[in-house]
Amino acid sequence: MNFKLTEEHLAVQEAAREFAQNELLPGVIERDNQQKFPAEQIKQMGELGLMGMMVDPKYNGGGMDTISYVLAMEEISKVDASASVAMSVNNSLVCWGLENFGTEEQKEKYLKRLALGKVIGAFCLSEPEAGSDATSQKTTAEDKGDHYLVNGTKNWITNGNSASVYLVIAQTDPEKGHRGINALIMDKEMDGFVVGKKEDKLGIRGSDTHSLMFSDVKVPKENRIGDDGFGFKFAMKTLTGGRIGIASQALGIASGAYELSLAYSKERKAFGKEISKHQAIQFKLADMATQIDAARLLCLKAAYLKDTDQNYSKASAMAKLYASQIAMEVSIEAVQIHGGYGYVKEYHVERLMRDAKITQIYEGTSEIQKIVISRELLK
Ligand code: COS
Repeated sequence: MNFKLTEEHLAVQEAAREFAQNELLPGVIERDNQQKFPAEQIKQMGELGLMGMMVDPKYNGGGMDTISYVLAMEEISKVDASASVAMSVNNSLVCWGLENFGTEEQKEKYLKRLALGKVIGAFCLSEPEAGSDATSQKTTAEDKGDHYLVNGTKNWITNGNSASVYLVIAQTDPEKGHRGINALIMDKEMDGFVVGKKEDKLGIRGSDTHSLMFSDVKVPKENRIGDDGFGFKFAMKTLTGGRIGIASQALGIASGAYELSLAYSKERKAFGKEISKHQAIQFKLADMATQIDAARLLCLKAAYLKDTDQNYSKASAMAKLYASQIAMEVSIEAVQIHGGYGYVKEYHVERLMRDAKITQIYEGTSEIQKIVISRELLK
């Protein structure tokens, strides 16, 4: 077993860290306040190769492994979890899904632009009445011969308005249950495609989350991903990898909060000495660092299993379950260490605490991760 990162891994980590510190940190508080999507920064991330990291270079990707992706996600998320969720969805749901299950034509037409970050993608599974219970899709994709006619509503769609390409999960044949579901590629310009209201969220306020409405949208058959009825499995397979991205986001939120707390504890004085010299604070730092290390190892293990073509379903669920839990715990302790300063926006930790919560909800709640893990254990 080798815990040493390669030169390439260290270079990716360093590049992502520098970008986050230089380009994302200035303005992150304002973007959070104003609910402003980091459009300019996402463009730069595309130029740096962060939007299609794992895609084969022949489709304009970075050709990197999942370990590099985890390292970069951690660094970006330390500073701006709104930018990192756009990065995560584009990389591990949209690009990965298209590269692994799309046709050559779909890869030429969509993946090549998505991998460069010239356009970004969205993954549309959740509905007003189907979040965890993902087989209960109410959005319909009626088979009309050479096209599907799509009607319905999707909710809480990350990159909802900023995306140009949407992977939409919809029910074609309700009698077949989950085997009657299809995954379709939609362009925002298609007639009948309407971007609905923007959500006013607790955290990741810079990310743009919308509902989407489809009214008789004609989607050509060549835009279906995989065989007829493959849509649900497509969603499950992409989410299995997506969870490594969100686990790494949670890890980054935790390590960002911890690093700020460590630095603050060496500056702030109470009772005549730096608070880092008080055991109450030292014990908090020790717990935070231990939790972060454990979460990082789970993320890297899931990435390693994926990179070596082994089953990573349980590992990615464990990584997401644990990293999201400790992101909450660590960020709450970070606010506590900062005291009154932690409760105001200027010191970043209150934002990280708000951002942490969503990692226990999206791409499968903690309860769903426990279903996935226990099913694997009991197989
Ligand atoms: N990879 C490949 N196939 C999978 C899979 C995976 N990780 N998980 C399930 N499947 C397949 C099953 O093998 C089954 O296919 P067959 O009937 O051909 O064997 C099919 O999908 C249905 O699976 P299952 O019967 O287990 O479905 P359930 O309704 O019991 O749901 C869970 C399974 C709960 C795991 C699933 O609905 C889920 O992950 N829900 C959460 C969805 C989510 O993350 N929502 C957030 C939206 S994205 S922000």
